Order: sequence, then C-alpha cells, then structure tokens
Amino acid sequence: MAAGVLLFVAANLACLSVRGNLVSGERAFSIDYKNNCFLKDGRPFQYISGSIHYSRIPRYYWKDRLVKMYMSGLNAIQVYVPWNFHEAVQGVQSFTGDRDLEHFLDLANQTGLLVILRPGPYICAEWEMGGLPAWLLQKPKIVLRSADTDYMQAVSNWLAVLLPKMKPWLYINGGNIISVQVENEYGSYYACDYNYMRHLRTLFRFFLGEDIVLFTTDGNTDKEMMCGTLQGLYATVDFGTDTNITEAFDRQRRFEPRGPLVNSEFYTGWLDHWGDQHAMVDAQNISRMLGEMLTMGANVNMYMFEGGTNFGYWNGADHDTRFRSVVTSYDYDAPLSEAGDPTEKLLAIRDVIKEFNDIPFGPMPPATPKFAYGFVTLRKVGNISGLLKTISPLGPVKSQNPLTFEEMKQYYGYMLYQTTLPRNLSEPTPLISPLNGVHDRAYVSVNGVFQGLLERDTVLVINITGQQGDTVDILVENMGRVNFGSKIKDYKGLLSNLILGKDKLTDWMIYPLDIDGAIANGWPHSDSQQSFAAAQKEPLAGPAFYMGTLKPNGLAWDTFLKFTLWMKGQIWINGVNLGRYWPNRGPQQTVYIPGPLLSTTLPNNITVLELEGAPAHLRVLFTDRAQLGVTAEQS
Ligand code: 6GJ
Repeated sequence: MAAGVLLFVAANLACLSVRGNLVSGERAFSIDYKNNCFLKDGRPFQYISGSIHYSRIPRYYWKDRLVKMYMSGLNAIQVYVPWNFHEAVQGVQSFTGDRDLEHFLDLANQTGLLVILRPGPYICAEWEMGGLPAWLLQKPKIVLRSADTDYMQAVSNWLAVLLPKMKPWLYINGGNIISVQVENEYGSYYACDYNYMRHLRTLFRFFLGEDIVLFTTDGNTDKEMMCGTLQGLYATVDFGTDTNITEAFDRQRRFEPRGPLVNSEFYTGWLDHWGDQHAMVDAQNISRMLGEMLTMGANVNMYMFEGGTNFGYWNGADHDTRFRSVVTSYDYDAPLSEAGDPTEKLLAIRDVIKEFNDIPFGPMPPATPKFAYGFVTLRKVGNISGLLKTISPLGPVKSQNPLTFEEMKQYYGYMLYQTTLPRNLSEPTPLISPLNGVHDRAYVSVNGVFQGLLERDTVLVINITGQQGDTVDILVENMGRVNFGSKIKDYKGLLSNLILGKDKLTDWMIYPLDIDGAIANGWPHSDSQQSFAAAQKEPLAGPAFYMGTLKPNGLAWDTFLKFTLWMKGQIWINGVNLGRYWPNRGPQQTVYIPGPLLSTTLPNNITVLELEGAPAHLRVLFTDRAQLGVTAEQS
C-alpha cells in the first residue's frame, strides 16, 4: 500500500477508537474535526453510499432498487431533488406519484438506508437544464446560479416549499437524512458569486436548523474548490478512477484541514450522448480504488449506483465544442442496470464493501423478469399539420418573427412554426439558419412533403423547393437544455429568423403542441371515429404519428422496444412518455419499458412520433434485453 495511503490510514484510524458521550438514545449526526470522521449518535460513522435518482425510476420500482442497494452493503444513498421535476410550471409544485419524495425517503428509511440529500437548486445530473425550471428564462436578463434578484426570488420561493418538507426527515429529527449538499459543483460555474452561496447557506440554515451537516461538492481542481466552497459548508470533492486518490484528498485537506475525507461522486460509469460510443468503466479499477478509499476511512458515494431512465423530455445536454444531447437511458454502466438488474460490477463492489461493512444476510434480489413480446406493426395516424386541432387545441400565435418556446410558454417537447413561401422556388433554394438559431432540430416540410432538417451547430442550411403560397411547416424539437457549464441558459425554438435565399421568412403561425396532453387523454386510440384510412396512403417521410397495440398476454414484465430502421422520435405506451429513440445515431438502440406500465388484460396503446421517416415495415420489436452500445456506423 502506497505511503500516502498509509499516512491517511494512520490519520483516520484514530476515528475508529473515539467514543461519543451522547445521552443513550439521542440521535445526532455531526463532524468530528478532532478525529477526522463523521459521528452518528456519538460513534464514528463511515458512509458507503450510492446515487439513485427517484425521478428516473417509476415509483413502483423504488423499493426494488433500494433493497438491492441495501443488500449490496450500502448504508446510505445520495439523492438529487430536481426542482423542475416538481415545479415544471411556476408556482405549481407537485409531490405526488413519481414525484412523492417523502414516500421515497420513507421507503429508504424502511429499508435501513440513510440519505445524503442534494436539493441544489442546481443539480447538473444530465437532467434538463441541470434541474432548473425553464420558466426562469422568462426573464431574459436573469443570471442563473447567482445572487441575481429574479433568480434568488424564485430559489427562495422553491426552497421555502421544499426544505420545510425535508426538515422532519433529518436524522436528528427522527428521519434518515444525515447531510444536505448546497448547490452542486458551483466551482465549475463561471459566475463564482460568493453572495449567491451565502444566500443559499442562510436559506438552508433558516429552514433546516443549525445541527444538520451542510456540505459542498466540487470537481478536483483548486479553481473549482476556490469558487465552490464557503465557510460553514463542509467542502468535499468528487473524482473517478482516472484520478490519484492521495492527490484528490490532499486537495480536500487544503480546504478542510480537519474532518472526514469525502468523495461525493466516485464515478462507477459515465453518461452517453447521442452519437457517442457507449461509455463503460472497468469494474476492477472501481473495486480497487473503492477499497483504497475505504481503507483510508474515507466516505464514498458511488455515482451512479442505479442510473435509471430519462423519461419524457427530462434528458439534459452538454455544450463544449458543440451541442450534444444526452440519451434516454441513464444506465450509466452502473452497478444496477437501468432496469435494476444486479451486474458483475455490483458483485465486485459488494465483495469490497464486505471488508468494511456487514453485508445483510440473505440473497441479492434477482433481476426483474423480462419478456420479449415480439413484433407489433403500427399504422400511420397522420402528419403533424393535419392533426393540429387535436394536438394544438388552443390554436396558433401569429407573429411577424419566430417566438421561442419560452416566449410561447411551452418549455418542453415540440413546437410547429408555419409560414408560406414568398415566391416560386423553381430551383432548390437554400433555407438558412444564419445565426445558428435552430434549437435544436427543425424538420422542414413544404405542402406536407418532407424536405429535410436543420440541426443546431451541425446543419445550418438545406435546399428546399416549392411554389409561392405553399405552406412551410417547420417542426422544432427541444432536445433537452444544457445541464453543465456557462450555456445552461438554453433557450429553445427558432431563436432567430430563417433566411430563404435572400429573403427573411416572416409572418409566422406558431403552434404550441400539447402532444402529451392529447395522448394522456387517450388519443389517437380513443378516436374511434377516425380510422385514419387516408393516412395509410401517405408517404412515410417526415414527422408523423403512428399507432398500434400490444395485445395483453397476462404478463406485465419489463421489456425493451427496438426501432429497427426507424430514424428518430418519441414513444408513448398507455399514455406515458418513455422518452426519445434515435437508432439512426445510437448508441442506444432500445428503449426501456417498465413492466408496471403494461396492462395484463387490456390492449396496450403504442403511440410513436417519428420525426424523419418510418420504415416500410412499420414494425417495432419488444425484446427482452437492452441494446445500449451500437452506434449507426456499427449497426
Ligand atoms: C458531475 O460533475 C455532476 O455533479 N458530473 C458530471 N459533470 C460534467 C463534467 C464535464 C466536464 S458528468 C456526471 C456527473 C453528474 O452530472 C453530476 O451531477
């Protein structure tokens, strides 16, 4: 064992000998700065934790995942609270169903797991806008993640709702929350606004009291630690298997000379963007480094232990050299798979943990059963422009120039921008996004004929043809707002005018699309008057809806939907938006369908919005295994 590790071991062994002097039965969780450890009820405590995001797992499966984490030997879980998941519409907070955070905490408590809560308000997490609600962008001058008045007002209003709900769940109050993180890797953000962090510290202390351990987490550089830490908030670091442990904890020691060593995000895997190679992290490296850190007496949270799924439109994006959207699966190559299946990586980690923590007696719960329900052939419902009465019941907004999603007060999903051709285009004519203002993909049709697409950062011009007065339909997709770095203020829609040849296109009819509302109300399957017979004769190119039913077979088991030769789109099952598919880009080729969403007795409604073009076979395949690592080139 390296000398550095031995030094850390010596410095921390002292902690194992300390005995607290609490009144028996009193609950307490604190930092012992003398012996460099946490104290739980006056006794040394080393947490071995795993990240799990309730917002990425159907409520039905929360207990299943938590029990598997407990049986892995974890004594704690780390949980983000995505603000936008609970307050998608300003002033309307939801904590029910899949948003019932207190039920999730209770299940964790029942399972014997402590909780490290990370309420942000910004959380990153490859989640839409890092958890910040898009309605914040109604104020164009707002400075996110700063002491900006508008931003801090919204943050204060949100925390005044959330934190009082959390206070009874604090360990010191009889619950299971042992510590609470303030913001998230604030040192990675350009603003470096100490007043903002001071505001947050004041709010967290006001609502949670003086006894809760408040901490920060930052990436493993001095600059990040300089901007992300604050007096009164215990500074922790995060790093993965590509980092030298001693160097990383040395850095933490420079900011926290005394107190427990903490790696708040030990990366067990990594995220995928559409078009990436599927990210994987070696289990042996993870096990080795986990053992070294635990031997030092460090507290470790494994990010992720159970990744789950970016259902609906909740995926985030990154924007370094270009915009890159995160895929629907948040499998993360984590110890528990997206479907909650224990992996070899989990067993390797459990073998390490058992050297430090008693593994609960009993078997590891098995993978949930999977079923290959087979092929279902869909049929076309119609093109977007022909269904506007259903999916845009409030009708269009007329505007000289395009309006953004935020200006239209629709924050997620899709928007239709419609105008007419100002002149005959006898030759293919460039349709240009001169200021790269398509955020993020625009599917262009003329008189219902698909002509191609524009894509943020990568496709800024296409040629189109048509006659004066023809209808131009431009369907714009929000592919998820940037969740990390300076570009999180990520407006969506047509942010600038499109140029056709030399003419600026004007006089727009802009249709907000409430597709999820229509489908949740049973459309198109409930539209019995409609046989959609006419649509069967239409071409399969361009944005259109397709429908089908999976016949019940008495089983509601997990399954995976494969879209062979489909291009890109969105999938709903029984009214639930399961996320995006994009086999034409990969690496994800299948979409996880949680079994509890399926009916064992009634036909299961399948609705697909295909954005580029459906295959002639119109078939989708329900299979019994995930396929997350096949890019278009490989398939
Ligand atoms: C963490 O920092 C974050 O706190 N992290 C990532 N950050 C992006 C860094 C790019 C250079 S990727 C995976 C995790 C989560 O996003 C976590 O929320």
